[in-house]
Amino acid sequence: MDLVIKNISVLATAKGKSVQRGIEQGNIETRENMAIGILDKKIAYIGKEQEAPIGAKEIDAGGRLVTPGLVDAHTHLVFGGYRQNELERKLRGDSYLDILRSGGGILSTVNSTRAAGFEELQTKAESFLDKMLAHGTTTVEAKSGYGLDMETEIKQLQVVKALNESHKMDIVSTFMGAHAIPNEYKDNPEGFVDFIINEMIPHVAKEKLAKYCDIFCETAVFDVSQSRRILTAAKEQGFKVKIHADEIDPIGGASLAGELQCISAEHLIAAPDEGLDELAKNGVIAVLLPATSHYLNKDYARAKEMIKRGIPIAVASDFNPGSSPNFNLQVAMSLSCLKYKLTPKEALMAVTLNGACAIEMQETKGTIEIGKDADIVIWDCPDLNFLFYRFGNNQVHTVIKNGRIVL
Ligand code: IZC
Ligand code: ZN
Repeated sequence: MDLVIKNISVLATAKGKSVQRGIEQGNIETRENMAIGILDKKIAYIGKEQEAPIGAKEIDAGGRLVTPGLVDAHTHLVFGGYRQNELERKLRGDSYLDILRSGGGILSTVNSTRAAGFEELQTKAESFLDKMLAHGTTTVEAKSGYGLDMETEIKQLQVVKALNESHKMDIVSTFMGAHAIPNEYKDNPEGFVDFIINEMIPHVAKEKLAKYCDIFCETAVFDVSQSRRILTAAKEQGFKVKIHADEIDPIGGASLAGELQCISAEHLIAAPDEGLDELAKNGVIAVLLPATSHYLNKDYARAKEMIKRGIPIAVASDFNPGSSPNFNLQVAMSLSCLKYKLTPKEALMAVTLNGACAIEMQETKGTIEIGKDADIVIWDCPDLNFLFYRFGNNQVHTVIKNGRIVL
């Protein structure tokens, strides 16, 4: 073995390569006094400490908890600028959509991202990836959507492509040109929808710059019929589709996610029962973003109701410069436990195997099993409950990414 991890107090992991729903959401196996062996970047041995093979290098986990590396299935990783100058407006009571309608919010980040050079965006995103790894995230999804023009959307997607090649992190790319209506199309939103369908989607498809296409289906952004047109066109061009659905207002996004058989529907804070029925019926994964509920002072998605209805749940950070300026997935994990009332096992599933399924990385990520990639976190915790009981500090002890100790 290249590397052997010994003296693991508890090894907590899901099993297999399929999404877990209903009571399976809590299907995390916990085994005590374990060792893990890694060969050629893959997991090659899992078993009792006493029978562990010899490793060229060995590490002592010191009686700590070990889990799979975290999968953050929803981030807006690449952006110019920040939005700290909107904080006081927010504190005075202006809502997220008020700020967007007045030309701020996403549109402010669009201005900063258009103005930023390729290398500037790359260096900034690279440092976020370093920090995410240091907080236990080993696979991440990244959306475009701060260009809203051809040149800048492509620039963002090229940054993701370059980082996926150069950085240790595994990154899955999503095209989200339909993130807001840019000022140029303020009086002609249908013209922007046409531009996305006729120009942007074909170009991104031809250049193979994204696996998914996503849209912000929301009041004052894209309505259900515009969302249907865009996502249908994306499917025809070979993309799988995702949708920011019923985050703020229940306008029918969850139902549309079911109708279009999206791989996942994001947020769902305001999703009504009929929307949940459609998600359940069509096997759509709910990607829930509790740090955003916290930051926008909103309600929390009805996670337990979703589990009851058989909807698989993933939890992600929604890292972005507006509604969730935080890349630490542990914050979302803690909130998913305390606010959604997920058990530690259900929450761990949401950020490992189900997160991997939401970005179709489950063949190689999301569990600690023989043959899967060696993405592993040793936590400064004696057991799984401890990880969810503490909050506010980085609880990572060691991160192993593709078989190499990175922290
Ligand atoms: O920059 O505000 N919700 N898109 C939809 C976001 C949040 C990101 C942002
Ligand atoms: Zn988002």
